[in-house]
Amino acid sequence: MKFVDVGNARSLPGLRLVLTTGVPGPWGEAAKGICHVKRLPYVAVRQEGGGENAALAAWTGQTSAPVAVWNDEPPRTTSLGILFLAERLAPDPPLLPDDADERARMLGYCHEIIGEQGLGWSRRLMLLHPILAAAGEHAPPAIARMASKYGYSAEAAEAAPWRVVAILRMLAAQLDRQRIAGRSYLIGTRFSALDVYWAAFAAMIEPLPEEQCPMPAGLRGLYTATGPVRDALDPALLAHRDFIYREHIGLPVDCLDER
Ligand SMILES: N[C@@H](CCC(=O)N[C@@H](CS)C(=O)NCC(=O)O)C(=O)O
Repeated sequence: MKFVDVGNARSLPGLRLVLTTGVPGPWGEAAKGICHVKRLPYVAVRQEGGGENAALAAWTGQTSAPVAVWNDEPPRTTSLGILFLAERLAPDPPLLPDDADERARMLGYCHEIIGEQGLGWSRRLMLLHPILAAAGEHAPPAIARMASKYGYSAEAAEAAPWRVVAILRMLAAQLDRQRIAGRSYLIGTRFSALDVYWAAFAAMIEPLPEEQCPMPAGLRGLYTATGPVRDALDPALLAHRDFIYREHIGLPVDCLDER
């Protein structure tokens, strides 16, 4: 896909979506998926994963992706901030349940996938751990930056697989309750952002095949879970991921930078 630099994006009107280039980062892929299903056009803006991203810091007050910026409104730097902005800009189709109780439960599940100490956060600690354990203070700057931004400690990394296992089991149980109730989605009776988040974050357990999601081979190896985490991935959750990409988000995933 085509990206523009922060310097060129800042003065543009409309929706700008800052994304890590070259990798299917699940937070970014979910933000792209939300825009896709809502048919919200945006300009993709380059963020360098683990990079200094000084121009992004000057624009948005932080260095991570994704970020959504609408006209001259404050940047939305959290996934839920991006979701609620998208809901406002393109209410149809709605990606949150109308029922308050369902919505509260849905947002709780979303946090377990996208939020601090959630599935993506914990998988990231697992990926950083062997590199930091081997290199210590001599770790590459990109790894050191991510370790300090995203709560790395050896203790947190060692606890992380069990958090992922528990979240995968919880999601499998929820999907099964929905199946028994004759429902096709993770919450309520219709497609929601929870389905998008699950589909995107499943990449950090088992990435989509290369023809559906080209990515650097090293990253594919890192993302592919083994051991108890892989064992905790219910085949029904993987089938749900495939269904959501096929029916709603679309394939192939396009994240490579066409410079
Ligand atoms: N706060 C963000 C998540 C931010 C985040 O974890 N971003 C990662 C996604 S892989 C990132 O930018 N990593 C590369 C970096 O920090 O340079 C949200 O709620 O969406």
